[in-house]
Amino acid sequence: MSITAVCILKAFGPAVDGKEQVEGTVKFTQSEGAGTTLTGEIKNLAPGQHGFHVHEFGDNTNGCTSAGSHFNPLGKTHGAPEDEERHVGDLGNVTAGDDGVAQINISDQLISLTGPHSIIGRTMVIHADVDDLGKGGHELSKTTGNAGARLACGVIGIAKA
Ligand SMILES: [Cu+2]
Ligand SMILES: [Zn+2]
Repeated sequence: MSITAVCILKAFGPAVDGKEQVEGTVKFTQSEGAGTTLTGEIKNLAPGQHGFHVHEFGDNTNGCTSAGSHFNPLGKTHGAPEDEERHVGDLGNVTAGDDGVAQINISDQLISLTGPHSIIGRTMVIHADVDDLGKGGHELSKTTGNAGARLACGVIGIAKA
């Protein structure tokens, strides 16, 4: 038995200078007793690294802002996906090529689609800047990785298998 989920990321603000808005699709798959795999792509990004997280709330009332902070049910400090000390929602960075497209291919042991720490009904956010993974020495490093503005986001929903 595996469970699947999907997230359509969209920008909420107005387009700037007629530029194409950031958008993407991420699919999640989890097999029983195993980690979760994320696949998909996000386009219209600036080339380079962009912070990518699950935020606490599946609430877009005020755009991506209402998604709240990084999903952190264990009360940890912000970190890298491979760190012991990390938020459940910390997925590090995705990298956009010169074409502005970031291919998503992530396997994570902590992200789950079932149980008390399920990410279903929460929000994925793609950021303007690099997530420093808690190591940048900025005042925001230990909470957000100083990843900057929320370019696009979407609520994670149960997918048709
Ligand atoms: Cu974030
Ligand atoms: Zn975090």
